[in-house]
Amino acid sequence: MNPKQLKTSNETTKPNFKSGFIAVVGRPNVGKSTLINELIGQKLSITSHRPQTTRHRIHAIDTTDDYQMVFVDTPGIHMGNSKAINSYMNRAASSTIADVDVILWLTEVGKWTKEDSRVLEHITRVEVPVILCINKIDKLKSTQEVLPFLDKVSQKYQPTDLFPLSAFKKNDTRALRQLVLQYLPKQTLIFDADYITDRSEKFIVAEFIREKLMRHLEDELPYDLTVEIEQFEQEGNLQRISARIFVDKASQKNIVIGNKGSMLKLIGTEARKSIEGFLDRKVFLKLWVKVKQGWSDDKRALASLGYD
Ligand SMILES: Nc1nc2c(ncn2[C@@H]2O[C@H](COP(=O)(O)OP(=O)(O)OP(=O)(O)O)[C@@H](O)[C@H]2O)c(=O)[nH]1
Ligand SMILES: [Mg+2]
Repeated sequence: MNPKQLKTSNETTKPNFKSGFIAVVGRPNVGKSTLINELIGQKLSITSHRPQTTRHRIHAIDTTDDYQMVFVDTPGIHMGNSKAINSYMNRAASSTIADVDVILWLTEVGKWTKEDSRVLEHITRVEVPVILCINKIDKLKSTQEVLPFLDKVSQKYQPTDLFPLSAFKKNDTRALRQLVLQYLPKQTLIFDADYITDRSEKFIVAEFIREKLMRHLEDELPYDLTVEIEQFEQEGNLQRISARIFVDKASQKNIVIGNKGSMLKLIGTEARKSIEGFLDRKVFLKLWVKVKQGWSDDKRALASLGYD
């Protein structure tokens, strides 16, 4: 979907109100989803220490009396993997770049890779302002240490702004928000003021479960699993959720379930807590594991699992 074709709100706003779409792009694992959650002050997009955590484009919307910022989180642009799911993810990211008001391009201080160069190829084709963010500077002993990396990236590309930051530092995210605001057009709301995302509750819930799987399971597994919500029913202040975890092989099913079901139990408990925080109601969560061989390289299976 073209982000600019989304519904326009009829609510009235101040005369100088600004709004717009801000794409957050970069290679996997640089901190895009972490930064977006911090910018909007709410956890919407899942994060983990593994690359290729985000698989779908997702809008995270921050509305105040003065502006509405629609951040578009994207999968990390990556190389070296050619399954159907990888091309789906790369397409979701690169197509977003074409149609937004501002681009936040994230890199990680001290770590320029071939995948960053791939992102650069996409970025050079656009004409909107590009803020090149150098993330994770909290890892440096002194902020001076950012200078050689700043030099290196400046030789490759001259962005509209170069912005070193740590996604975890409130002062940094506040300053970045002010910078983004300068580039947004004066216009009214794009979404109703109370919207926080374009995605359904069901989608976010499936993602929260996938996040716990990614964080707890062995190295090679997370790429081969996905989550589908089968039941999502509200009874008063209780949400009944049943979700199926699809894995690629029978051996992976055993890993997800763990010894006497211990892993699935841990994942279920952690996921339930974060879902309760998001939905603001009590949750009854049931998880199942099913083998669906080859799903991540099968276009039809991908579409049936929501990768369309
Ligand atoms: N030290 C440090 N770690 C960070 C910072 N921002 C993000 N991280 C960590 O970097 C890892 C990756 O973060 P994500 O937000 O999932 O990265 P991403 O770019 O969305 O990754 P993909 O969705 O895989 O493309 C996580 O372990 C984060 O906690 C930061 O400013 N400093
Ligand atoms: Mg992400």
